[in-house]
Amino acid sequence: MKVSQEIKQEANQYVDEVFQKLQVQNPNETEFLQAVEEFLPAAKLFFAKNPHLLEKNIFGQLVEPERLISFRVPWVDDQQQVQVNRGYRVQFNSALGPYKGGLRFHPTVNASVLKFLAFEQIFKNSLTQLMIGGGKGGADFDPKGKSDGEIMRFCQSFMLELQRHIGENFDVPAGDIGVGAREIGYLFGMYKKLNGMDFGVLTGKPLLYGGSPGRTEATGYGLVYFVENLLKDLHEDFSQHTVHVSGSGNVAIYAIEKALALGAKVLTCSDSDGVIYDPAGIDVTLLKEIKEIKRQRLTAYQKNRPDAQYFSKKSVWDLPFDFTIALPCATQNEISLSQAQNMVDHGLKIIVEGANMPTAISAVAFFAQENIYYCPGKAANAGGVAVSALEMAQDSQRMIWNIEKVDQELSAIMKNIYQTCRDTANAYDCPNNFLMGSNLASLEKVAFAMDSQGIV
Ligand code: NDP
Ligand code: 2IT
Repeated sequence: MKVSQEIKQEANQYVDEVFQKLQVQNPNETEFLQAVEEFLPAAKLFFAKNPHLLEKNIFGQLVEPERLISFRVPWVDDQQQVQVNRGYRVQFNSALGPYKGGLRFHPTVNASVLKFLAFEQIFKNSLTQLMIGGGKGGADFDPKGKSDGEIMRFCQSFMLELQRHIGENFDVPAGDIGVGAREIGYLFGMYKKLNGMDFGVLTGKPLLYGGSPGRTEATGYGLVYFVENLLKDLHEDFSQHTVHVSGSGNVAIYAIEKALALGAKVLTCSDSDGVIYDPAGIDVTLLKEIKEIKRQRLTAYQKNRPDAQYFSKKSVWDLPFDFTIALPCATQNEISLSQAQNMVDHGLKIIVEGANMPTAISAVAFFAQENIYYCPGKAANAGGVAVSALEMAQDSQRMIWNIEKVDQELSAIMKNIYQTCRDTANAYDCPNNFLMGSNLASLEKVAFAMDSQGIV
């Protein structure tokens, strides 16, 4: 359909007005406003093509969370001191299914960070083609340096309140930064004590009771499957590429493992204290032992691999070494414009996001200008939540699938997401623009679902 200039202008003005109102209402929510701002160009194209939705104010409805819950989390530390943290759950959009999304425990957590994450989650979940809406939660609790007993007591207190807001058909949390299988286990234990054995109320559970094979690996593996699909289109494979990864948590570890298995050279990983550059390739078995079993800092890696270099207080994206593929897997806004320039100066061709919104808006624009393949997290890191939805399916069936089946499903889902983003970008006349492709493909589903459910 050819869109008239007049309708284009009307759509542009409408989307700008919704955003201006959002800025006035939420002046301090910089991360949330950033996530919405990245969405505006796609929203303008979408509403120009679907002007009948303008009068329904779908975008105005979409940028307001259905519900934002905030609560007190008191707990007793090992010195018998009473500590208080702030817990949250953002139930952003349920047009496509129960709210679904992780819990983050990190001192930087606040309403803005969780609203950005929940907003992104709506569209990520839409891309999986599974029946899940968007949510996110967490607390400004810092798990670093806490004893196992402190972690357990914090999780129990957090769930004492959260339990009244979640349910397997209503809202299903999982892990994110600072929340892995250990925390999910403690959270599940308290939920079960209060409500009985509802397996499907949390995902990322240990395999012993309702967890899915492959969920631990799913985000990192899925990320690499996404890249593999892109490389196929470019008639290339991983053996031709040098990969730099940031982070050394759940997503980074399994991205490194799968990229190595597919023949890539993977030379870096990081934590918030510094960077490891290992010219012989990251030893992922050692990395897992340090991070997953011993819960140590990355300085321990260098002690075991004297040829590896450790750069204290540096980011992977500041390093002066050449590479072609970047997989940022740590946190939001970890790549600034100057770091993006450094990356391109050192040979970057492809950046695919494992973390949520790791690239500043100015850096995204720079990558576009330099014709770098840029693939946003909402498409590329959707493998984690996709396998979470497969875990929900297994829990309702009271069945456990084997790892081969889960991995096949994951691989098919990532291929479909890749192709959908690529083809949607082409259909809207912006070839190779995976940000446009992913925003438009996901928005189409969510907006049409909201419209058909009426104004609620
Ligand atoms: P983890 O807690 O397992 O690991 C996080 C890693 O990132 C750690 O190495 C951590 O270092 C580093 N990091 C965190 N915050 C910062 C910071 N402010 N500055 C520098 N480094 C930092 O989390 P995940 O691996 O699960 O999550 C990583 C990213 O992937 C997040 O953006 C998350 O939202 C996203 N994601 C996660 C999914 C999942 O299934 N887990 C699914 C999809 C996306 P340190 O230990 O020093 O803090
Ligand atoms: O950002 C994410 O997609 C996650 N943290 C995973 C969410 C989930 O429900 O598995």
